[in-house]
Amino acid sequence: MLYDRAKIFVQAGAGGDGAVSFRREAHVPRGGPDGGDGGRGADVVLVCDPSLRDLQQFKRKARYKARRGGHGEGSNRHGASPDPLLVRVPPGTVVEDVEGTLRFDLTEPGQRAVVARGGAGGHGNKRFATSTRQAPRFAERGLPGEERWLELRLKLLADVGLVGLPNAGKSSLLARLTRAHPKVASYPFTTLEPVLGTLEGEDRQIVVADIPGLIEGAGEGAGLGLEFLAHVERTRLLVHVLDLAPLDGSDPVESFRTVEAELAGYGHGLAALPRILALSKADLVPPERARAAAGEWRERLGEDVLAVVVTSSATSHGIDELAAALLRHVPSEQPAPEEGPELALAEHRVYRPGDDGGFRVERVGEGRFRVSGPRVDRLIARHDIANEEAMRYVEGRLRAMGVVRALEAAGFEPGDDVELGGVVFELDPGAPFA
Ligand SMILES: Nc1nc2c(ncn2[C@@H]2O[C@H](COP(=O)(O)OP(=O)(O)OP(=O)(O)O)[C@@H](O)[C@H]2O)c(=O)[nH]1
Ligand SMILES: [Mg+2]
Repeated sequence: MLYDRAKIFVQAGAGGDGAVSFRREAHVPRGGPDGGDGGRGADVVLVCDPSLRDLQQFKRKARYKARRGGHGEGSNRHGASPDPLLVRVPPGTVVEDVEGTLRFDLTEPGQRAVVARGGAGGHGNKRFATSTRQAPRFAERGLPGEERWLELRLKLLADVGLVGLPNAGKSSLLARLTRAHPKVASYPFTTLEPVLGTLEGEDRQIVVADIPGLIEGAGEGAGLGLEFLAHVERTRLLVHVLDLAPLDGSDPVESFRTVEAELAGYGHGLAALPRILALSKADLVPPERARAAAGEWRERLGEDVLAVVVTSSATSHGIDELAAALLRHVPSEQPAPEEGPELALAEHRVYRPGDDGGFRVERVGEGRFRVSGPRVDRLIARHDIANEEAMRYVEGRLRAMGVVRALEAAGFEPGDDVELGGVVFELDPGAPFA
């Protein structure tokens, strides 16, 4: 069983809290603030690991929680910032969050993607000391880490895909071209999941993928095709395998069209991939009939295919020719990375949650307002509102951010209720604050 899908929950560590502390020394009667900062919570990072083959591990473990930052302590000791939690995924893993706002494509060994960022640590009280507030009795709390559900999908990294109707002889060809041992049998849908094999060239290797047979409607989910077409999305060339002697006597032209229509219907650029047509089971027809068929197909397809090759997995006829054609037509350099900001990650994070300082003020009732926005939410999350001194500090920050002015413009009067970061309190910005 190839596990090519998984859903996991990742949770980055919360930041550690800043400390409230004052220097205590025998000869200093009242020392200054010396509370250290909290450490940053650990990120959750996906790492592309070529020793992994599929997403099986996530069946057993689906939740990943990174460590939290250490709390600050007295004597200016800062909390520890733990190392990121590394979660290994196989090459070819595509990661998306459930909302579809972030997407990573992990193809290169060692490539990393930060999928949940740790929360910032809170500042210790030492940082809040000013000339007018020499002994702050509050510190910031650490912020929670990001958390989200992620959908992982494995899209095999093969160079060549073998496509065709069930029973066309695809797996037999793979077994001949490579050392893979796919199951071969005389009934359709023998292959139930993709099998990879490596074709050895003189100075390089080509990975060939054998996928389950396609039938009419595969692009909409009929048979097994739809699910596995994803695995040929990244190939650079398709070998369309067409039976020269179909048991049911079906029309090869019709069969060819069916498969091509499914590939086109599936989308994702499959129709545009270069093609080689491999006419299979040549040993079952007289040689002149095989030759004639090849001639007809060359004429029919013209420039649409790179080559038409007559093959037999039973006698090995045409196998070397097919192998040579693959080596000739699969470009040796890696494909250029797809464009687009979501794929530009390399080894660093590219995802950052919306982080502008904007906020919104709404009137939600008589004498009641709501202010929302990431910076406002963070400010509230960072402070202990029950602490009088911290609250005064928060009011000062809200004033500096323009929130108080915006509230007043919306009709706010001192003493009205304001909901900030999910907390409702009576705001009295007229009151003096340190
Ligand atoms: N005589 C002869 N039989 C072949 C040849 N290639 C495949 N076959 C037979 O055709 C049947 C189907 O072959 P497979 O390789 O399993 O076909 P497939 O396209 O992988 O089929 P699915 O996995 O069901 O889609 C088997 O009975 C094979 O032995 C060939 O070159 N000559
Ligand atoms: Mg097969």
